[in-house]
Amino acid sequence: MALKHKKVKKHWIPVVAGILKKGPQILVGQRPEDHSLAGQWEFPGGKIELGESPEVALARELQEEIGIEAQIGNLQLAVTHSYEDVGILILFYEITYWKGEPKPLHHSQIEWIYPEELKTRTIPEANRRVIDRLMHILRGS
Ligand code: DGT
Repeated sequence: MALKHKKVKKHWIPVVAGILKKGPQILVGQRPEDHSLAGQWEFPGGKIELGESPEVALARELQEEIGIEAQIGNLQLAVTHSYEDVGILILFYEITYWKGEPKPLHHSQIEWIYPEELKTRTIPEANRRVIDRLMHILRGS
């Protein structure tokens, strides 16, 4: 009897990420060892939990990950990307105002960098695909 291949339906994970700017520099964090995409440089943020709005989710993630109380600004970019078994939708928001100094509570390190440096760092494929659009946003004031 032939084995029936059950088709596993891929699902979507909604993710929010924050773009913090200090003058011409932006904040990125290196993903910790025990997580997927370990070592890659990303914008702080994470998955939206059930029942949360994107803004509430991002404020929570920024508090948990870098210890700041952030005011969530405008939506800058929405990106979809398919990994092998899952699709992600990332909403990038600008963060113009926050209280507290960002600390690496979750990442192995955080760094203020010039946007150009993103081109030479390992970043998630989802971000690499839209690097030109991201650079445009990151360079804008
Ligand atoms: P995971 O992925 O199961 O190890 O769980 P977490 O908690 O490390 O993942 P989390 O909450 O950071 O979810 C964000 C997902 O979106 C993760 O699969 C990585 C992906 N991603 C792609 N680009 C970015 C980015 O710029 N920032 C963040 N925060 N995540 C990104």
